[in-house]
Amino acid sequence: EYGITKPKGSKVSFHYNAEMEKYHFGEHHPMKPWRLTLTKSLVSAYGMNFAMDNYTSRAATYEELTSFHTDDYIDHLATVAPQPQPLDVENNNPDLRFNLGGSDCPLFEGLYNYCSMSAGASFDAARKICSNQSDIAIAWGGGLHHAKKAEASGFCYINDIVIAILQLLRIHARVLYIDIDVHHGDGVEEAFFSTDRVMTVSFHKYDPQYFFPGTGALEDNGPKSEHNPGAHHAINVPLNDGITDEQYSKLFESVISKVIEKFRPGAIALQCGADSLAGDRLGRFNLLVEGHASCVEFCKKLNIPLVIFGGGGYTPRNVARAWAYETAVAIGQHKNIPTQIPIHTVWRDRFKNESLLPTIHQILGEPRQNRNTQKRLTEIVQHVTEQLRFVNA
Ligand code: V1P
Ligand code: CA
Ligand code: ZN
Repeated sequence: EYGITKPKGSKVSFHYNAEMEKYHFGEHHPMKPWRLTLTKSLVSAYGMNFAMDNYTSRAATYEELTSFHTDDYIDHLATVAPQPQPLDVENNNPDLRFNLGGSDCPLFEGLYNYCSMSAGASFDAARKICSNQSDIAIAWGGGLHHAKKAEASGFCYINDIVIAILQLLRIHARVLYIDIDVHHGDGVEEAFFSTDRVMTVSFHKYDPQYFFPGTGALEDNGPKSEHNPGAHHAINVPLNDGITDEQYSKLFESVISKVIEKFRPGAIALQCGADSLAGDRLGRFNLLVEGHASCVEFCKKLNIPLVIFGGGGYTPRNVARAWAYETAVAIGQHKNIPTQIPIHTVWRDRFKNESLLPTIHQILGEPRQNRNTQKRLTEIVQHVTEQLRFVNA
């Protein structure tokens, strides 16, 4: 429709299953799985699917889930009742042990299916990279970076990213993980804390007291012990409210280019949480779709096999705009698509006459005052450069 054809450049695959949209975390919960429907619908309305290999993803198997998580935890998730159990610490209520059933990680109908669908898409995306069938593989339903080996956290039950990276490690000696969600990618960082085969880099709002999860200080760079190969392989970029496109993309490029030069990864896993956009219900930054997408553009230009995951994102129309535009970046068509959102059944009612690339004044939600000084951003780059002196790949 918009002249999008099979590209000669990167081979891109899109991993999606419409089933994920039918799950609900609860009425007042910020995580809305139907933002994935909105994204997919926009991607289709622009005709982008013609330029990609489209896969209906499947649920991850028990073996795939337990490649990272404990059997105990997965067994419990699979059988858990949809209603929270009565609080009973003395009787060792397993829901409490696994951090399930609270307001962040509620137990809802079909929870296990939702989690295994998310992980299935990310697993398949990683496999397409391993088999060389894709240069870029996209799984917007994944990116659930807070989940731990035996614990749910921050809306995340299964860490699909860790599961995908474990697959990439079967083929690639070194994998770089990059996380542009507004929250610290603590689950992925922790999972690879003691290996030098994965370097993790998270950009996030950092406030140990008042912003979730409270970890990811500049000085936290992996185990302090010199004998642990994982030392210096965790990079954290803590930021304040209101960072702009210009500051963020410059910072991203200087940090990531230095990391690539020293670490020389064979594959990149990029978590694209859209809660770093301006106006996000939970976020604090002032990024526009262009600034957010410039990170994807930069990674694509490196010509290193790339898996792209979703993540957070709590103002659904902004999330769908960003992920649709980033899909266009992946297929190399972002400069060619019209910014006027196409007329489409789901979109016509939801978007009226909104642009795909709203300005800071047009984007849904209120922008924040910028509290990031140039001095601090320079300090951050300096610290990262010093950490990388210890890295020799
Ligand atoms: O702040 C907390 C916890 C709850 N308190 C005990 C501290 N939780 C946050 C969790 C944010 C998770 C982000 C996930 C992701 O990185 C990846 C998918 O984007 C939280 C917040 C908040 N404003 O930070 N939970 C909620 N809001 C919440 C609000 C309404 C209903 C349920 C949860
Ligand atoms: Ca992050
Ligand atoms: Zn987030």
